[in-house]
Amino acid sequence: MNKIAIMGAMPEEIEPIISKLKNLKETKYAANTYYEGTYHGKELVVAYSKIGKVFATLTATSLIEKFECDTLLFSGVAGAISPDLNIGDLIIADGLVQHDLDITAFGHPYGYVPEGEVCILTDVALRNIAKEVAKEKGLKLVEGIIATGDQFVADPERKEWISKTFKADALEMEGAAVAVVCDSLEVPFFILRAISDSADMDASFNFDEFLESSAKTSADFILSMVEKIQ
Ligand code: 4EH
Repeated sequence: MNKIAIMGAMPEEIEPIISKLKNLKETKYAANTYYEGTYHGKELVVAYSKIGKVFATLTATSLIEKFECDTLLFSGVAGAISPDLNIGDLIIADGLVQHDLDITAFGHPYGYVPEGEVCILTDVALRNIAKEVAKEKGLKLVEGIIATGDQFVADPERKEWISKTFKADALEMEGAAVAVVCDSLEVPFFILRAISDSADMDASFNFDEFLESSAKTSADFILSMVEKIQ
């Protein structure tokens, strides 16, 4: 069949995608709205989860198990850690970690629970498609580790801790949850984020100013990738 899931966390992150779908059909499921439609002849199912790891887990699982998607692409915004990343720049995750997962009291590393992994890698073929798109469009595309946790980081100390503990380049609140779901269900997945802020003292101010434009940058890139999948 081949149905592609496109997921965001906030309405702003998926609206630029929904507005380009043909044959749009809305379905309510598990207290959320799922948008099924076609783009360049490909079947898509699009949804925003709401913020954080728990809602992201529910939505990713629903996209796969209820809507039968066999590839999942996440589009959204992130806070920058790497000094290479400026507002509006794109980053793809090679791997995702949960920066707020802590059973270090039992001697385990940060981000690890038994039978899990600290870092979950994304699909290499999808990453390569992203690199092709970036090359064709002459866009800068950074690759790195994205750290996820249930907190909006607006604190240089917390940011520095996440940077040194996980070698992370950007942070957000959903990616690693999507990674756990897709890895467990063996669905190839991809996480793209455009920078909205730098997770510092100006973060909430910058976020409000750049959410919409950065979300659109990410969404437009994802749609270019959809044209190239298979
Ligand atoms: O879905 C959440 C949004 C912020 S919370 C995670 N998203 C945006 C990525 C992100 C992020 N995450 C953690 C961008 N910058 C981040 C940062 N720390 N500095 C939110 C935002 N607006 C209203 C309500 N909640």
